[in-house]
Amino acid sequence: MDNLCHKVDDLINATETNYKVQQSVDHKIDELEDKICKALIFEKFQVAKLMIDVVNFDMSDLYHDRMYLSSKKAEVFDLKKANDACISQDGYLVELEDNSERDFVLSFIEKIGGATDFAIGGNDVAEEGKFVYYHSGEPVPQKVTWLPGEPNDSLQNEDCMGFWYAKKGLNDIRCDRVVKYVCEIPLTC
Ligand SMILES: [Ca+2]
Ligand SMILES: [Ca+2]
Ligand SMILES: [Ca+2]
Repeated sequence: MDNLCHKVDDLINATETNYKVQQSVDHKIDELEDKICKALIFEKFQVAKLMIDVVNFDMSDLYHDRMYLSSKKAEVFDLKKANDACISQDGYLVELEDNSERDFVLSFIEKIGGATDFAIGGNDVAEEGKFVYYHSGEPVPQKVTWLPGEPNDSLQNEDCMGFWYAKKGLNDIRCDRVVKYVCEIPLTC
């Protein structure tokens, strides 16, 4: 009986050891996958830098798995036309997920300047007060914060969204304002 108990104990110990080894192997694989993914994104970034239309866009550094482009010429904004131009660069008008992305894009456009406003994909064209992103149709997250007092739908005529350069933050603007616009280019692995 003792003998049998020992064997059962040994078996349990062996199973636990196997489980721990498996966990450690899984963890190493995850780490490796992560490293490969990061290297791949960096490669894609190098390729993208060569492919971008540099006549019409300024480009940002790499931010996680994406980069941003700002149109070079300030002109009358047109949501569809601007998003189409972003699509031609394998992207879409910026869709901010959180304030960390907001701050990155803000620091990017601060270096560029040359416009009062930098438009992104948010708009409340379909339903006043309900801001959604043009490309995905997803709502602008509540955790993305606007400038104090914005969006204010000034003169009941502000249905687009952009960075107010002088005030360093997000504001709702007229959809036909003269702006530069900003594209987001995903570089997923
Ligand atoms: Ca985004
Ligand atoms: Ca509005
Ligand atoms: Ca406003």
